[in-house]
Amino acid sequence: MKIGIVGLPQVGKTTVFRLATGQHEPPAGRAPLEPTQAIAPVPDQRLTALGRMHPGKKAVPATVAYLDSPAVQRGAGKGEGLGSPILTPLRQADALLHVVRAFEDARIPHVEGSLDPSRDVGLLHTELLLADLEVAEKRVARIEEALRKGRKDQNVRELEALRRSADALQAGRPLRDVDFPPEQERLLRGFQFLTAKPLLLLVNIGEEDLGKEEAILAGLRPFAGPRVALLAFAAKTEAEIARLSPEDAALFRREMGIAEPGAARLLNVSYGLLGLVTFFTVGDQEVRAWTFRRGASALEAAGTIHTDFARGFIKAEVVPFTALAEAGSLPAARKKGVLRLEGKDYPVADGDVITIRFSV
Ligand SMILES: Nc1nc2c(ncn2[C@@H]2O[C@H](COP(=O)(O)OP(=O)(O)OP(=O)(O)O)[C@@H](O)[C@H]2O)c(=O)[nH]1
Ligand SMILES: [Mg+2]
Repeated sequence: MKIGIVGLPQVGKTTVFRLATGQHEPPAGRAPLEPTQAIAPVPDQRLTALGRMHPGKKAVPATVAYLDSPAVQRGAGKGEGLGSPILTPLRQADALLHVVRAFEDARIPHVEGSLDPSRDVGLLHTELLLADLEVAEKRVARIEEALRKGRKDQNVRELEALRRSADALQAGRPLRDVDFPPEQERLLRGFQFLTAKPLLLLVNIGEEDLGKEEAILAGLRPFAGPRVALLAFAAKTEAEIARLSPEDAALFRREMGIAEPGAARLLNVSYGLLGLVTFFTVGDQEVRAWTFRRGASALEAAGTIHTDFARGFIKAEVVPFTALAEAGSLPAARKKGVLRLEGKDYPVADGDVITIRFSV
């Protein structure tokens, strides 16, 4: 999973990136307009417990990649200024994380001259809509040109899907809100439209506003939806706390009423937004966590682990993590009869510990 961080200048994008990835130094030799990417392990207490259950095996966490981009400015969507070099790398992301400034700080001037989260969300929406519109219109023009030279059915269908996209974008609708039939959706996937991606609006609040998250988010509720999540976050404070020892960090969080570390909250919301779950495997050398689409089948899970597992798939041996933890070990769980044999269509559930039986 890859999450692309976007936002206006000086809103806390890099602060969030560092908090999420633990990476504090920009890589040497990076060009100023290139995004920084870092991979972060997904902390999971269940994996830690599985590791303890299997001393001698390495615990390998699932990972998430974060992309920190330079600031988006007005006009970026039309390719003005530094528009395209900033927006194009974000097209590879599975989701966008828009950092919205809500903290007051007279020393850090706001690019729009005042603090107004709703305006900023709208502003960024517009730039992303325009960037997608440009991609759609360019392609429409090219297909129309091709059609003038000779008709191809594939082109006609693509043109239809793109015209629908362009109409929606022109009307100010992000593509994630448009219900495309599966065939059109497939045709459009390759364009990696920015407004088709799930969006996490991360409102960066000041420390003094901890406890007032609900009131601050209220103004942004109209933007939320099935594929747009809202989260308030004191990024700078979270980053400062994350540098403390675990004991001190826990103490500070309690004092400030922060129930869960910021980086973990960010991950939970991202998993929910993207419909992801975690399953586990216990191999010869390692116990491992895997990120997976909710509702995907045991056969697809097997393919994620190893193509041979999918090709020679016989059965999946499944035990929910909680049942395994209760039994204490896989052999004990097997003895207790809490291990189930499932076929290739079994929908993998969050927390499943899976052993694939396969033939070579
Ligand atoms: N007071 C306050 N300052 C913050 C907060 N979050 C970030 N900052 C400060 O705002 C400045 C910009 O933060 P960055 O994380 O670099 O912001 P950015 O969006 O990456 O900035 P650009 O990449 O230059 O567009 C830094 O001085 C941060 O310390 C906050 O919650 N409160
Ligand atoms: Mg930055």
